[in-house]
Parts: sequence; C-alpha cells; structure tokens
Amino acid sequence: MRDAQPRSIRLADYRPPMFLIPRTALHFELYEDFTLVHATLGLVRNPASDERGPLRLAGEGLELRELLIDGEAPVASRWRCDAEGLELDDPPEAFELCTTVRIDPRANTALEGLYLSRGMFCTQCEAEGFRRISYFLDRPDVMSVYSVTIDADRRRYPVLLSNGNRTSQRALDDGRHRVVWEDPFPKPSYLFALVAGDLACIEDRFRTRGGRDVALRIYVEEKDLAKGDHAMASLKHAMRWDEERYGREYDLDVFNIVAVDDFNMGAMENKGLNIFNTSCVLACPATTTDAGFQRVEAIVAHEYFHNWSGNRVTCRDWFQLSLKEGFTVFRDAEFSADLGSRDLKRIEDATLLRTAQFAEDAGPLAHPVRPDSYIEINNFYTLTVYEKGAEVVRMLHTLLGEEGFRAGSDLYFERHDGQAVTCDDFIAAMADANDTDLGTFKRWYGQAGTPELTVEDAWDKDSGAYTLTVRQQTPATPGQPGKAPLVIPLALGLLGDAGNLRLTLEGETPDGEQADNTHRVLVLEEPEQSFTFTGLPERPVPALLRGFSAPVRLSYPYRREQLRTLMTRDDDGFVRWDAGQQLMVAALGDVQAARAAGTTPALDPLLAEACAALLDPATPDPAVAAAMLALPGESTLVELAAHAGGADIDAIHDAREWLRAALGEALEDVLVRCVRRHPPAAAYAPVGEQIGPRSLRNTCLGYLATRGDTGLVLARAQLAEADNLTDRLAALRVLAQAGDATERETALEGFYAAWQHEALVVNHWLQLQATLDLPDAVERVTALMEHPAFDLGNPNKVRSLVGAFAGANLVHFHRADGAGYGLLGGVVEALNARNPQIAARLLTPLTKWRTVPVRVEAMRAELSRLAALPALSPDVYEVVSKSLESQEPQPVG
Ligand code: B3K
Ligand code: ZN
Repeated sequence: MRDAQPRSIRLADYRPPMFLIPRTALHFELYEDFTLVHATLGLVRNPASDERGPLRLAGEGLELRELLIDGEAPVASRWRCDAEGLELDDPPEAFELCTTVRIDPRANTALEGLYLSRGMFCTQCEAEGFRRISYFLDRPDVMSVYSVTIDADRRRYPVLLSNGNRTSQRALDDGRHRVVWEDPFPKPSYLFALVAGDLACIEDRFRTRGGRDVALRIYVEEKDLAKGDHAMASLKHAMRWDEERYGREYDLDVFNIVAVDDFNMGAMENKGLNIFNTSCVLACPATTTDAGFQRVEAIVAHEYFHNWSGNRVTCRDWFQLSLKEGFTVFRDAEFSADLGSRDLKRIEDATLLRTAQFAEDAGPLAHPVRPDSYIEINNFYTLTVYEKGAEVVRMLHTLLGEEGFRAGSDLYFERHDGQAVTCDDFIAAMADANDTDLGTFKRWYGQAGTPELTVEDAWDKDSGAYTLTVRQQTPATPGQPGKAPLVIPLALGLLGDAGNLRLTLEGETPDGEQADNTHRVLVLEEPEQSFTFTGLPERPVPALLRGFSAPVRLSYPYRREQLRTLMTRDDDGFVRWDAGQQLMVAALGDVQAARAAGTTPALDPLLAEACAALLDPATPDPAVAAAMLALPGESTLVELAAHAGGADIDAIHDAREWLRAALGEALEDVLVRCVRRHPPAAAYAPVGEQIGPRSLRNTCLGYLATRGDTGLVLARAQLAEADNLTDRLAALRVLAQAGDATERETALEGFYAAWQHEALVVNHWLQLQATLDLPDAVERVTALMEHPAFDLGNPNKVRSLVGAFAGANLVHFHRADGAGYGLLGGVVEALNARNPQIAARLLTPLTKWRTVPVRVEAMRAELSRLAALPALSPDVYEVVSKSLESQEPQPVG
C-alpha cells in the first residue's frame, strides 16, 4: 500500500533508462523462514540518456543487509532507501553494485516476487515483481545477462531451477546443495524465474529444424505425474508449428515448465522456465474437460511462442504490452485453428470479444490497445490489450495476406532481436516489408471504443448493380470524446439463390477464371463509403463480416428469412453461426415483447425448424451443430441490450429460459434421438472426432433438462457411467439445476466425496454451484466460502467460486436487495491487502453499473463503500475510482 492517492504513469513521460545493466549475478540462499538475495550488478551509464542526478533502483518489501559500490560501503549521506527503492547520489559512469537483501517468501500472499506455494518456492515477476526480490532497474528496457546461484536444503528442495542452462551442481555442508544457471540471452527482469521444490518431472526431447537437441521437462508434484503428457505433446506441436509458420526455432538446450497451485493468472513465459498455473498445464480425462484440454494446448503454445514474440524481442515499456500479448494471442489462435477447427476457434474468439471486450470498451475502464496511462500496470492485462490487440494483428494479416504478413514478421524479428521495442516498430516492420503505409491503420493502437458499422444496400434490377453503403463511427470513451475513422477490413460474400455469387466491383473486369472470387475484403477508411458490385443476376443477401474480419459491431436490417438463408447456405462458417445467433436474438426479443405486453410468447417456427435441421443426422459436423444450437449467453445478451440503452437482466434471463424450455418441448423427440445417436465413446480421448459428438449430446441434454424426467433419467445414467469430466459435469449440472433438492444435494455431495482429493475437479464443483440458478444462490456461495474446499489464498478457488458467481450468474449477482454486490465487495475487501491483483480483477462485474439502469445506485453504493476503505491497494483504488469517476452514461450509437 503506497500513498493515499497513487499516481498515474504516463506514456508521454517515457525516458530511456539512465543506466544499463549488461550483467547480473544473483545468489539465493533459501530457508524456510527467510531468504537472502545477494545481487551483483554491473551498471554502466546509458549513452542514450542525458538524465543526470541520483540513480533510483526499484525495491519493495526488501530489508537491506549490505550495500557495496565497487567493493566499498558508500558514505551514509550519499545514498538512501525508502519503501519504493534505493537512491544513489552521483553514481560513477560504470560500477559494480552489490546488495544483500532479506525477504520473506512465506509471508508473500500477493504471489508477486518470490513466494511459497504448497511448500515450493516460485516466482512471478511480470510486470513489476522483480523489485520484491532485489534492488534493480525493474523496467523491460533494461536487459541483462543473468547468472543465478541457488542454495537450498537438498532433501526438501531437490529441484532448483532458473532460466537458461544449468552449468553446475554440487553438495554443500549441512545437507544443502547449490545449483548454478546461466542464461546467455539478455532479458528484462520480468522474465527472471526461480523454482525450488520437491518435484517430479516428465521428460522428452525435441530436435529443432536447425539440429539443436532440446531437453523438454515438465515439473509437477509426484501425484500429478500422469497429468503432464498432454502439455508435453502440445509443447512439441507448438515448437514445430512455430518453425513452420514463422521460421522461429528454440534457442536453449532445455525448456522447462513448472506447475504451481497458487498462481495469479494462467501461466508465465519466463525465459526457458515457464511457470504454469496447475489448471493450465495438468490434464487427464478424469480431471479435465474437453475445453480444458484445448485450453492447456493453447496456453502451452502461447507461452512457448513468447520465446520470440516477447522474450527475444520484448517491450520497451508496459504501455507496449500488446506488442507481445496481442501478437502472441494471434499466434496461438492460428495455432489452435490449424490444429483443430478454424471455424469453432473463430466463433469462440468472436464471442469473447463481443461479450467481454466490447463491454470493457464501453465501460468506465475503456482504454486503447496501447493505453496512455495507468496507475497499476497489473490492471492492464485486459481483454483489450490481449484480445482486441490480437484482432488488430489479425487485421494486418488480412490486409497484407499470409505472405506479406510473414515477410513483416521476419523483418520484425531480424531487425529487433535482443531489443526492447514499441508497437510502432512492429507496424514499421510490417509496412517496410510490404512497401506500404500503415500510418492510418495505427490508429487502432491509440483509439479506445468499439467501432460501429452501419450497412445499407440498394439493388438496381435493370443494371444488375448492387451497392453497399457502409458508415463507421466509434463512440466516445472516457478521456477520448472524438474519434477518427479507422482502417477496417470488411470481408464479405453475396449469397444468391444458387449459392455464393461471383463478385466484380464497378470498374473491374469480371474475372471468370479466378476460382475464389466469391469472397472479398473491402477496406474501409472513411466515415462513409459505397461499393457497387456489378453483373449480379439477382438481389443477393449480403454475408457481412465474414470470419469476424474486424472487432466491430455491425448492423444491417436482416429479415429473418435472410438470416435463415445465411445460416444454411453461406460459405463462411462464422457467418452461418452468426446468422443463427441473430435469429435466436430476434426470437428472444419476441418473448420479451410478449412478456412486457402481458401476452403468451410463441416460439418462432423458423427458429424451431432451423434447430431441428441442426439436429438432423445429415448435419455434417456435430461440433458446429452444438455451437449453433447454443443460445447466446446471458452476458452476450446483456451486452447487446446495454448497447441499445440498458439491460433488464431479469427479463433477459426469463426470456432465455423460456426459449430454452420452448425449444426443449418442441424438439424433445429429436433431442432424445440425437443424444442416443451420440453415445459416449468406448474410451475417452480429447480428440475432435469425440469432442464434437460429446458437445452436441451435452447441448441436447441442456435443452432436455427442461423436460422433467426425460432429462433427469438421461443425466442420472450419464453421471453413473461417464469415464470423463466433461460428461460428468454436464450430467451433474442437469441434476443440480433441474432435480429436486434431494437429488441436487445427493448428486453434489456424491461428486465431492468422489473427487475431493483432486483440487482441479473441486474447482469445477465450486464453479458449477456458483452458477446454479437457484433462489438461494447468494447464500450457497456464501456458505461455500466456509467449506473446507475453499481457500481465499488460492486464486483458482476464488475465481471458481466468487469470480464465476459475479461474472456468470447474472440474475443472482444482480439480486434486487444488493446481496450479490455485498458478497463480492466483501471478498474484494478481504483480498485488498492480501492479494491486490486478484482483488482488483474480481471487481470487473461491479464496474459495469452503467449497463444495468435499475441497479445503478446499489452498485455504485458498493463501489463507494470500497472507495472509502482505508489503505486501499493501488490496484483496487484504480478500478474503484475510475469506475466511480464518470457519472453520466456514455453516448450510445
Ligand atoms: N505474460 C503473462 C501475464 C503476466 C501477468 C502479470 N500480471 C502471461 C501471458 O500473457 O503469457
Ligand atoms: Zn502472453
């Protein structure tokens, strides 16, 4: 906790570091109740800096034991140290700084810096955790070559790891041992890592394209040894893929991954020593869902890809975070698309964007992909920086094409290897390699808010000309009242009676030869533009924003029959899915309108017929059918309604449940037949051929849960017979949601009794209960916080129970009496000092008060209560104060 009003850091204030640290030697003496860190830094004045005056090194929570400058203790008046660091007067041009500090990893509950998790020492340094380990120039543009010596008790900590290659190992006196690690690649302090523990490992090898033989090791607790294979296979796939798609090879002799139970996020890309949340690396059929297996594969790949996009080429400052995160998310998304289903991956990513990122962009914490200021950088690991940042990179890929994009990325890596650079450098490499100007495109990095495209069309039967007029505008966001037009790739097709039509723009000569001329990317850059297609034999249905070609909202006045046409016949998988979702949104609108008018809703026959068609045995891809049958999530609907002026969460929930039940009733027979057509596989495997049918069966089960015994009987059988977590959880959810109280409690207790020894399964059990739609949902979550399975110190448990409740159980979180807000506020208050990063992140649902007009007062009241607490962490302070700052709803539309 720092000053009462923590200060903002601004991009405009960036100055190069005064000193550089080409070499860093660290020596850790690890003990149970304290740790000594001896650091020897070789400092030299940075020729690129003209700053003079005292040199400040960052340091927090360090107890300074020794300080030497070139081997001598400096005069007391020439240096000082406070809660934020160490200051040296008139430093020599080049000198050696030795410090010894004492730290207390056992007391570190914030999980930043060096801490203990289940008896194992581990670190998390991004973004600014290294300053909790040693005095340092803890900023990413100071890159150093590290040598790390670790001493610890040999029996309790047989495994001692750090970055790079291990160069020596020997026994010391008193049962201790010493290991030395050298990392030849200069790196910023945020990529430093250390692990010490009693760990087992699975081992494999990988030979790089250039012939380097790399030892791959995944370290886990002995009991989890069998759960590392999937991550290992994923790692090898990722290594090969990065060679093939990007020409990037691995550069050390070892690549280590360590699984840690208490971790603030998913994983961390430390050079040569990735540290993973157990939930993102361990996988086996009994403890991991299908989605979980896919998540492990994607995160292992993401962290591996950072070795180039992040580590070899890193960020100059934290404002450039999307330079590594946006690019790496794009890379991992393409990896997942190449290995699995491209359409499904795109649907998933678009859904995340449209619900959570659009909401962020429309809320009080809206910020550009490259923010201009922050109070606490940890609050800026956001969907905007990651996901929208990845969409910006994807748009570049769309505009430049695969070859042009690859040329740009090759140039970027070649030009900046070993450097700390900016988003401008990335764009410059892309532009230079393609001999093009991306100056206007770059606005995407500086402008917050979701652009809105409005499309109108006109058809001239006589000339066969079809004109699309597209308007773009981006709404105001906090601190950014006016917006400039953006460069937006709008991918589209035009659908006629016999399929997708050939496209010729006015002024072009029709290209009869080109096979793929039914697809087109229009490049928008003006507030309003028109495009005329010629030679069309009929009025087409426009298939717009194919592949979700830009992170924008798009509106076109589709008629339902047109949506139905797109849904069945467009060539683009994303458009087919999206049209289905729009049809469902329209049907939900009917239900809400009928309810509001006090009349009985009726099921849209067009939708019922479309869903029945998806359940038909002739539908080729069960995974796609499942995605298309899934109703838009409540968060998606709330976001849509909020954009249109304000959401009535209860009405949305009621309409969605009504539609689910209506479809369940209308399609009961086909749903049951579909369940029977896709029985569980003989032996579970997390492969596409099984995941698709499983997901379709469980989607059907979700609808059948509204059919009383029909659903319950199927769910009971599935729970009894399942050999995997996906099927068990799907069945358990039906029983817990649709069964009577006895059935619910028996099923939940039985599940806990069977799986209480598996922390990751227990997390699912907590999450499932947190998201049940039961009148006492708030009380259930409150009671579970007292359950032996819950632990406020473990971020996974907090996210599974409290995060899932506030983020996904909307009607109950927004309960009229404010109990849901009180629950969340209480947890944030309890975590504020203990783990500020998690506390601040949990607050997200409460920041969206503007979207729920009838709850504004209650939500703001809880935020105000938090704002008034003494000793608010900068993390929580920033979220709370920015959320409360703007009183007026933002202009919409
Ligand atoms: N770079 C880390 C995230 C660090 C978060 C610090 N609060 C994981 C990743 O994006 O790969
Ligand atoms: Zn990342």
